Amino acid sequence: MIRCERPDQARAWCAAGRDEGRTIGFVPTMGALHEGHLALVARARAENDLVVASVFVNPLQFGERDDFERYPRDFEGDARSLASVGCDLAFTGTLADFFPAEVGADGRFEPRALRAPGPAARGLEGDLRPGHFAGVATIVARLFEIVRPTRSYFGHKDYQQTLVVAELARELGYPEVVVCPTLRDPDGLAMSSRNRRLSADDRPRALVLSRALRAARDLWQRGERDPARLAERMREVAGDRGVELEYAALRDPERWTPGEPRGPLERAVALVAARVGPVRLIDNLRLDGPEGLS
Ligand code: PAJ
Repeated sequence: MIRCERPDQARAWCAAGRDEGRTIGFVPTMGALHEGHLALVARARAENDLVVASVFVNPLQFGERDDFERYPRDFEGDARSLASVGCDLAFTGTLADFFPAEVGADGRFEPRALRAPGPAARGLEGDLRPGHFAGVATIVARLFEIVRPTRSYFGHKDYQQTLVVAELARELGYPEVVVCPTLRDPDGLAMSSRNRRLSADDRPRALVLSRALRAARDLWQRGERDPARLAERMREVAGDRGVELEYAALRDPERWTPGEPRGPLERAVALVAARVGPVRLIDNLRLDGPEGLS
């Protein structure tokens, strides 16, 4: 596997691959990789001639209350993991490398250069993390421009992000966005780089997220279609000491609205966010879909 410390080197390598007529599968990440990330790379490997991954903890998508400084970083370990699943090229860089024209001499990103995300950024994560999706859209657009992938792979785990990215890709006219299932630990906890920061006491508490989603799915399977009652059930299950629930909500996955839809749902994705100790976790589950959580 080729490792590039500078995005420009990656840009040149990808351009050469494209000139030879090869398809490129791309997996953007912030590193501290786990099996969930590697499953995206494996899927990209199966569907493309070349596989490229980026590892960059993007400061633009972190707010003041967020954990940018404490976000785990391990490029060496990440590069080894990526190589083990057949990645061809992994690249990283600094904020100034990615945005030479937008970052000033003082190291600050010019706020006017932030990209406005589409309507899917409204509600839930968009409300609780102001500016988050602008930061995501800005880096993802730049990464797409560097790699010019045929397909790009994202996890269902960050459900609203997949919608924001799909809107971005529609606007740009490329790439195809492939959404892959959430990988979980055997006890149901969705894999996340942030799980590394859970204490031994907090780790079992974090299970309330997947438990709440499972409870909503059980109710759905018994015929409940009222979003308020499904959300209420999730709040009951997630009401645990040591867990600060930020939201438990329902959305129609095909008609995203900033607020909860009214009236009975035809399709549903249940979404939760909670602070467990010092860590903010999110998870979601399609209630009607094929993605299972046992
Ligand atoms: P990061 O949190 O590192 O996630 C990179 C990709 O891995 C995202 O598409 C995310 O949804 C996916 N992922 C994370 N946990 C997963 C799991 N348990 N199962 C399956 N996929 C999982 O998301 C970001 O980085 C950033 O916002 C990024 C898109 C790289 C822009 O900076």
